[in-house]
Order: sequence, then C-alpha cells, then structure tokens
Amino acid sequence: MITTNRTFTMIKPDAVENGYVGPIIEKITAAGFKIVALKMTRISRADARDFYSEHSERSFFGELVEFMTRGPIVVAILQKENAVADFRALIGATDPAEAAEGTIRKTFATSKGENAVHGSDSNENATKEGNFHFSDREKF
Ligand code: RTP
Ligand code: MG
Repeated sequence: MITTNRTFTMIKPDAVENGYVGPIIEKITAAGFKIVALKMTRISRADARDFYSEHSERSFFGELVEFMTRGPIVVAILQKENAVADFRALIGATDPAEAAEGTIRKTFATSKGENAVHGSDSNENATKEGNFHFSDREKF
C-alpha cells in the first residue's frame, strides 16, 4: 500500500543507458529514502502516452514518448516523511541547466527532455503510478 509517506520514481532510459542506476540509487538512499519496491522494466508507447497525457498537446510529446520507450527503465517506490515534495526537491528542476547543484538531474541528466528521473507530483499520482508497476506482493 502506498501511503502519504511514499512516492514513485522512474530512472529514465538515458540514465540507464549511461550506467547511472547505481549512483542514482545511492543518492536516493543517502537522502533518507527507503526503497520499498524496485525493478527494471519497460513501458509501451500506449503506456507512455497515458502516463504523460497531460502533455499530449505539447510540441515535445512525440519525442517524449519515443524517449521513454526506447529502452529499459528502473521503477521504485520510496518511503520517507514528506516523500513527494522532498523527492521533487532532490531531483531538481525539469531542465538540468536550471537544476540546483547536487540535485539528481543536475548531476545525471542529459537535457531537458532526457532528464534522468521522474518523481510523482502528488500523493494521488504516486499511488496510481506505483500501483501500475507493482503488485501487492512486490511492495514492502
Ligand atoms: P516528470 O513528470 O518526468 O517527473 O518531469 P517534470 O514534472 O519535472 O516535468 P513535466 O513538465 O511534467 O514534463 C514531463 C517530461 O517531459 C519532458 N519534457 N521535455 N523538450 C522539452 O521542452 C521538454 N519539456 C518536458 C521531460 O522528460 C520531462 O521530465
Ligand atoms: Mg511531471
């Protein structure tokens, strides 16, 4: 079960390709998040369109769907007090050029489009996104 102390993250295809899974997980746990679900997986184009449907009218939407489906991702549920907001702070601004020093995107992202990680933007979305990827047996 995802509670308000949990958030959901994806390590995106660019970061997996670049060999940053280990270093990103290290940063996440060093910041006090406990991993309560974790796996490598992939999403289909339909899943990606659905996941980012709020951006379907934006010019970058097609590129975003191709990017998110071009290789494996690592998905996880993370637990910590104030998880959603604290994790968004840890990953930094969408564009790594604008992200604060020491944030995950500043350190590991490639560009605004290929920005290494996702973090849920609300408790409701954290629950929905976590439940999409993990069965009850996979959540601890
Ligand atoms: P996310 O949803 O992945 O956690 O990222 P976010 O909230 O920081 O950013 P959002 O505005 O929701 O955008 C979703 C993802 O779309 C890609 N993007 N590309 N080329 C561009 O101008 C552009 N803008 C956004 C990024 O992968 C971004 O994380
Ligand atoms: Mg977003």
